[in-house]
This record gives sequence, structure tokens and C-alpha cells, in this order.
Amino acid sequence: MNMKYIPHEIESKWQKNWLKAGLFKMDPDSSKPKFYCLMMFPYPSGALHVGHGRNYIIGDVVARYKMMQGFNVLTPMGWDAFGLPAENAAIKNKIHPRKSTLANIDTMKRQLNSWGVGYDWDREITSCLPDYYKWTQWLFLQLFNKGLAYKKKSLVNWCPSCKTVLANEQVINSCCERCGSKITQKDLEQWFFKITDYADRLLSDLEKLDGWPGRVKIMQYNWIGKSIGAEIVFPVEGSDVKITCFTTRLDTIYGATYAVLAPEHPVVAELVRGSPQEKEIRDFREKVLGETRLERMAAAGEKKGVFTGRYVINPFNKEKIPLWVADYVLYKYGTGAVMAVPTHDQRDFLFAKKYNLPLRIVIKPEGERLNAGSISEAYEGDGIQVNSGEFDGLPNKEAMVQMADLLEERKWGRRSINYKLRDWLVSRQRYWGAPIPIIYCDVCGIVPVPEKDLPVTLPEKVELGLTGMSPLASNKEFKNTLCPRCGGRGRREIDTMDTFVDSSWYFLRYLSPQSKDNPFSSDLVNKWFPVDQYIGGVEHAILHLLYSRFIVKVLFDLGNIKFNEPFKNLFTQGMIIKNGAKMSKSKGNVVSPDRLIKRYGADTVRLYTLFIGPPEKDAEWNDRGVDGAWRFLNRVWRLCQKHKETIKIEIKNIGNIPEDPQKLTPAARQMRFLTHQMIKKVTNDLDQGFHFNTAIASIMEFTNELYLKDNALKEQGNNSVLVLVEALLSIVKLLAPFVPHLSEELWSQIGGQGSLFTQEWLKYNPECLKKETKSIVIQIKGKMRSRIDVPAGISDDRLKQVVLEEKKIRKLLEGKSVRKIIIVPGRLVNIVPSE
Ligand code: ANZ
Ligand code: ZN
Repeated sequence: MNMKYIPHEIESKWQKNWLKAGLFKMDPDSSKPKFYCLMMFPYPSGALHVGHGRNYIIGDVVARYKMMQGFNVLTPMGWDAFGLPAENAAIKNKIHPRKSTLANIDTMKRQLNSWGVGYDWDREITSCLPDYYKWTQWLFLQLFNKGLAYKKKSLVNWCPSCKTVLANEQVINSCCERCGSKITQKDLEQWFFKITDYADRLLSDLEKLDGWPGRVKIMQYNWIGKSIGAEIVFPVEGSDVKITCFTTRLDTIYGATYAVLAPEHPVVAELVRGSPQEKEIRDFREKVLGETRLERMAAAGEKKGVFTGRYVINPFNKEKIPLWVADYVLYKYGTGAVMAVPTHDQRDFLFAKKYNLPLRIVIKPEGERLNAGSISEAYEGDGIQVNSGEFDGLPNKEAMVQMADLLEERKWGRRSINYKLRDWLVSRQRYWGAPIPIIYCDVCGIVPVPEKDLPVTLPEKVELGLTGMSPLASNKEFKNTLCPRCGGRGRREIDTMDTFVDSSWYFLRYLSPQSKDNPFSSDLVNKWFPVDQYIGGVEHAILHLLYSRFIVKVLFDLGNIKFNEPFKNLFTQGMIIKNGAKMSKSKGNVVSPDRLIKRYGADTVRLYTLFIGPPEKDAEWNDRGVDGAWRFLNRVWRLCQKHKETIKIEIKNIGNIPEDPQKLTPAARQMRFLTHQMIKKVTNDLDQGFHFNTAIASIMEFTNELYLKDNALKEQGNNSVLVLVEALLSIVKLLAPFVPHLSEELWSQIGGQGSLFTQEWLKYNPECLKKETKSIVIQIKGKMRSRIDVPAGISDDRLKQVVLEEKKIRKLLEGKSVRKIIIVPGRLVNIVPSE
């Protein structure tokens, strides 16, 4: 009986069956090779849109494909459930963040299921629950005990609207990554993780990550920002103060015509105390503190400064040069002081022009003339030293080495390396996060909470509100405690941890999610890591991925794990765009999957999502495209319904199709060629990258061809029928990772044994792809006109094209249009022109 394709009926049925059969459960005792397929765990923000869906659908395709390839697949899911939005919503709507978060998780879980995305749900983790954050706190203690977590008063990025500090990584173009407000600077006591200790290793191991996209590696590389240079000590005239400048261009030392301190540099006050400049400099400092790093560093923007009234001595030529403070020098980079070379540094050039400071050229490009009086911009390239004393005439690269030697010999300074990477600021003055496990005692000072007392439970009752104070301060029972060391009165730390700490280790927890004795099982993670495929958004290229790499290296050093990089292969998918913009509630361009799944079923939505374009690229969502996917699946469905009974009977015989193509009819031979060509193409597309769209396109093309040939094959009987069955089965199996419900349903209708996903992935037979050629007779109106050689498996469309392009035929048909082309497969083509 032929049935209609009604997705709802089959989709929920299979979703339940898969769950019941434990299809996505990793088998701990399996002898199959392991494959850890990890998708970035989502923040439970509410409902998912089709853009989110792309991530999970891609991951599901990979997991199902790997299962069919015989891997023991681990594909877990969890929730990055702490964070600001839930807390902000709580303040607005008066719902406790725990309640809204858990409700959102339910919604999203239902959505993931409705997409047919399968996970090993027994391994689900939720970062806001005590059985998880207990171990986030444990992690904090490990870093604390190693001296890698420390507290320090420092100028930090402050978001005046979220009322909390932000890590540098969370400041985008001087604005809060979350709410877009302009960031200000605040002097606060904060907790940091010493990620800078790992800068070099994070950099050198990055190079070895062959399975990562180049652009992500470049972003991390630039973020770490290693600069090789030197520190030069400039004594201040008439004072004991010495100013150390960091430079990457020691070769330009003879061109330094002034020096600059960052306005907030601590020696500034001392140098100008009691001088006529004192007030102006203090005012200037205040003004600059209100500016952001980016405004200060911008290459083009106007640079402002004030002369300190002081001079410093250049140790190389003993020259006396004026000392300034200026906004373009940052306190937190290098040494907070620079030697300024206006002829070879553009920022210095603009500043010198503005304040009429002298210019001296010290590097000349070979064979060119350069005149300090007439240059319109700094020359930042290489060349030959001039005006540089004993170094004149040397290529600048060589001079740089000799100068550094001299610098160290005379003790004027030393070679030095600088990183842009700053330590990771992990404390937040917010409620909805893991409490930092620290107690302050007047006698003992900073005391870590003993491991046996973990978790430090986040109290239910607090006063939420944007006061700038951590809300935990409002709960006296929480705040007041006893010192674990002396038993005296103690106060708990009231800050919570950045949620990036939660997500820096979650992938380890999936191997033993319920473990009460440890954060993760070392044996299991050593066996399962590195992650074979990590999938997520490129927006995490820096923060999350860098932090995770750092934490894994720390745990490696502590002896907890035997690997020092977590993610072997990384795939970053592009965004789904709607009306030219990223989907967001505020823009009102969010496409919900729910309505589409209701109308078309999950498989259609999945197919369209995968077909929309190369998955690493952004793509515009178009509901009409969904319709195209729907029509294609209906075509596959009808084709299988039509031949269902035949397949049922013959499925066990397709192994009997003769290897020798000559034993098949030309039509069967051609179909077989196309079948195996498709198997090869789809397999290559999946193995060599994530080319889902082209893989699907080749299945579509093949299906269209089969649609025209199925009757002929059927009528030919014998082996041709087997070839037809093989072709249909291939479509069903190759489509399985993409449209799992439809494929599983068709598989069961044609009498397939067990789940399709426990079946082996198809292998193409190279014999069927042998390119033997066939000689084809070309007729026009039944008269033989020419003869050509074509590949045996050529498709009809391609054959028509080749025939019409043949020289003689083209001539004969000149000026005529073709009414009909009749093909006798493997033998002849008869062209009928219109009269
Ligand atoms: C003299 C010089 C001459 C420089 C020249 C450049 C070109 P990267 O590569 O980013 O590390 N610099 C050093 N510390 C700074 C600070 N705290 N704020 C602003 N600028 C600072 O850049 C290092 C260069 O940036 C240093 O080399 C210094 O200027 C400047 F022809 O020293 B250079
Ligand atoms: Zn104490």
C-alpha cells in the first residue's frame, strides 16, 4: 500500500524509539574506536531559532555519520546556565533566575528533540546546579593553591549599566559585549587567573592544531600578541628616577626625540610635584582615565599630551630629550612608557607634528632619499642606519642585534618580550554565578574553603538589584561564617565567578557527569580526549577557546590529565541571516523552528538548513527554500513507496549484482555507475570537510535521474531490478545523517533489520566507476551522421550535451532548433530537429 509522507507521524515515533533503544548512548565497554563529537553547550536564553539549529544539526549529522562508520560515538549536551541575562530578567520580571533558567532549559530541550538531534542525555550537565559548580569551585582552588589565582587592586573595565566588571575579552570596541554600554575604568580589588604565565605555550601549541580553522588561530595569535623587543632605561635629569621604555624598534634609538609616560604611570606625580605643570597634568590624567583603550590607541585619532617639564637622557647618544605624558601611551602595556621616534612611528609622528617636536631620520630605505623636513608620514619599513653613530651604514635588522648586545653589555637595559594578553579577570559582582570559595579572616587573611566543605552553595534568598555591590552581600547568613583555619569570625567572598570559568572545563565532566568524588575521571578523559570534533560559533574564537586551552594546560601541569590540548578538530559554522541581519529579538527577524517543523516536519527543516550553503559561511534564510527541500523529500518518499515491495523482496539479493559491468544492460550499467559515483561523492564530502550542501546536491541530482529511469530498469527485469534496488537503498542510506526520521522510516518499511544507524555506511565499488568508453552512433532524423566515444556511465543529460556539441552535428544543425532527442542507451542518439 502506498502511503503519504506525513512527517509528524513518523518523526515523533522515531524520536521515541531512538531514545528507548539508547541509540545515542556511548557504550563504555565497546571495542570500537572512539569518536567524541562535542557541540558548544548553549546558554539557556529562552527559545532557539533556526540559526542556533544549524550548530546542533551539523553536530547531529557528524555524530550519526560516525556511528554508521563504526565509531563508538560520544555526543553529550548540557547547559551553560549561569550568567547575566537570567539575573537581569529576574530584576525586571521578579522571577528567580534558577526558575527561569530551568524553564528555558526545558523549552530548548524540547526544541532540540523536535529537530531530531540526538544526545546521550544521561550525561546532561547544568552549570548552575551545585553538583556541577562544586567542581568549578574545586577548579578555582586548584589554581589558587598553585598561585595561579590571585587578588589584586587594579583598574578594571566597568560596565555602568550591567554594574559589573568585564574581562578585556568582553569589551568590544570600548563597549560592553552584552548590553553595548560604553565602558569606564574603575579601581577595584578583583580576582585574576594568571593566564599570562601560559602565553608562550598557548602560542606554540596553537601552531600544532592542524584541525582548527586558520582564521581562529590567527585571532588567538593576535590576541596573545607576542612582541619581541627591548627595555631601555632612561635616567631622568636631576632626579634618581629612571624610566624604562619598551620598544620593538631598538634600531630607531638614535631617532628618539622625546619620551612619553602614560598619564596614570605612578612616577608622574613624583616628577611634577610642586612644579608649574602639576595641576595641568593632574587634570589631564583625570580626563584620559575616562577614555577607553581603543580611543587612546586609535592610529588616526588626535593625540593629546602635556610636557612634564622634565628631561631624560638617551643612554646611546647621551642626548637630553623632553619627557611628556600623552593619552596614546597605555599604562597597562609594556612598561607604560615609550621612547618616541616620530620619523618611524606614525603615532609619534602625528604627536610630534601637533606639538612641534623635532624629527630625525635614522633608517633610510635603500636607494631612496628621505628628508625629515618633508616627510608626510613616518617610514615604518626596513633600511640602512643613518644618524646612528657607530651603527651608520648597517642594515637596520643587523643594527638591532648589535644594539641589543651593547644595551645588555653596558647595562642600559635588556632584551624583553611583551604580550598583549592580560591576566583573566574572573570575579563578578553579580548573583547568578558560582560563588568564589574564599573566606576572609582578620587573623589569617585570605583562606581558601577546604575541599571537603564544597560546594559553597549559592543562597536562594538575596536582594537582586543593580547597586554595583555583589547581591550576595545582602544575605548575612551567607556572608558571615567561620574561618576554616582559626575558627574565628570570617566573611565569605561575595563575588561570583565569570561564567567562562564554568565553560572552561565542562567537556571533561561529560565522561563522568554524576561523579560525586571528583570533577572528572582521569582514566576516562585520558581515553576520550582530545575531542575529535568540536562544533560551535566563531564568536567563541578567542574567549572560550583560549580559556579552555589554558585550563587544560593547568590540569595537565597538576597531573590530573595526560593531554594538554582539549580540541583536536574545530569547526566554526556561519550565521544564519534573515533580511540581511543576524537574527535577534530586538530586530524582530527571528525565525522559529517550531512553526516550520509543524508545517513541514523536522527533516525538511534539517535538509534546508544543511543545503542552504557551505556551513562555514553565513547564509540568508528563505522560507521558499524550505519548500524546495519538502518537495525533494516527497519525491524520495514516492519513489520508495512505488518500489517498496520490490525492494523488500530483492534487498537480500543485491550482493548478486555481477561485478563485470558487461553483464548488465547499458541502462543498468549507467545507473550503477551513477550510484557508486554518488556514494563516493557524499562520502568524500563528509570526510574531507563539512560539505553537506554539495553532498545533498549530488543525492538530489541522482534522485532526479532515477526518477526518469526506474520504470525502464524495472521492466528489464533480472539484474536491472537489483540495480534499481541498490540505487534506492543508496539514497535512503546516504540521506540518513541528514534526514534521519525519513530514512529510518523507509528503512523499516522496506524490511531493514534494526536501526539504520547501526548499519554500516556504504562503500563505493571502484569497479563500477571504471571509465570505459562506449562508441555512440549519432543520427539526425534516423540517418547516421557521426560517431563519438563517451564514458560508459554518462548520464542522459550529459550525453545530449556532448552530442549537440560534436563538430559535425553542430554544423548540420546550424539554424535549426532541436525538437526531440531519442537515446538508445549505450548505442545511439537520434536527433529530431523541428522542421
Ligand atoms: C619606539 C618605536 C619606534 C616604536 C618605531 C615603534 C616604531 P607592539 O608591536 O604592539 O608591541 N609602545 C610600547 N609600549 C606602549 C604603550 N604602553 N602604549 C602605547 N605604545 C606603546 O608595539 C610596540 C611599540 O609600541 C613600541 O615600540 C612602542 O613604540 C610602542 F619606529 O618604540 B616603539
Ligand atoms: Zn582565621
